[in-house]
Amino acid sequence: MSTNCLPAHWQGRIDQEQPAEQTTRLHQCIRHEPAPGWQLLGFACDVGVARNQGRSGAAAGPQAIRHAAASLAWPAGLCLTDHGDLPVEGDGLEAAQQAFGRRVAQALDYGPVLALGGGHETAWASGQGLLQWLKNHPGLRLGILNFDAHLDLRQPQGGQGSSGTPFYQLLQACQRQNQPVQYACLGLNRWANTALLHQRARDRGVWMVEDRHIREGRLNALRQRLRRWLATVDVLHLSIDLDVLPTWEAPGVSAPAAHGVPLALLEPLVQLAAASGKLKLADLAELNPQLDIDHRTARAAARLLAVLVQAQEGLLK
Ligand SMILES: [Mn+2]
Repeated sequence: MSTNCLPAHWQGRIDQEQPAEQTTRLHQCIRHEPAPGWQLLGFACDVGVARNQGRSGAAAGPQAIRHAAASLAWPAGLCLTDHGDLPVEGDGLEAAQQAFGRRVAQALDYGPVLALGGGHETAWASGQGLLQWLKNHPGLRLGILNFDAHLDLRQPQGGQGSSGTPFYQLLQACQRQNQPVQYACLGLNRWANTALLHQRARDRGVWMVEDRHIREGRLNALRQRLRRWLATVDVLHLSIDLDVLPTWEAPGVSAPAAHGVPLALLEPLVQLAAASGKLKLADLAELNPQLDIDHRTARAAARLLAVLVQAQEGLLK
């Protein structure tokens, strides 16, 4: 398997009005050489989705997110480094996840990493990179905050992981390297996770909030609860599976959500987590452009990208 990343293509609208620094869009703020600040890496992979009996197509996710995000109005001077996409050849998921993890670990020396998926097997790829980085920064408590309709705590079968196993794999890896970790899954669909998976989550002290319990009237209480959870960790891995959004906002995913957590409620929670000062790694996973309608899912992903980056930079109130 090649460990070279394919270059990323960014193009978008360029405004001709003056002053130019007030007409900046994201595609004009992308660098391709390492420099301090946010680091983007694409995991162009849907092998895990296929293994999980889902609908393939998320390998094209990273480029679709870039395309949707390219013309976002963007603060001049807030530059991001894009390392391109790591392609996955054949069924070589495990090797690709390790290679991606090595890339993420290197990039983390420059700043927080945004991993563009790919299926949710992206989280085990990017998360391995953060675990590697944590080996060199001992004593830090890791928090994994997953916005997802699914716990993704399945056990790999026959040594084969999938888009349904990343957080099981991460929790096991933390145990192996004595890494303190807390896992939270917000937005899960009670009926899309078996009793066994709920039990496994309870056994591991996972903080779970169902989609139907994330409502406007409960948002302030939930924000308080999330602040308390964030206070118990030092380094945050924020993972967003776009299938946490309702199907009318995110039709372009393998498993669309009938209920879900609407963007209007998801955004303030993502913003709060990203503004914690602890965010080191974020994933945007499961965009399948083949199934999208009018780029709805890609546009939601682009907004979440903007919220993540700008909240982490302290630019969102
Ligand atoms: Mn997931």
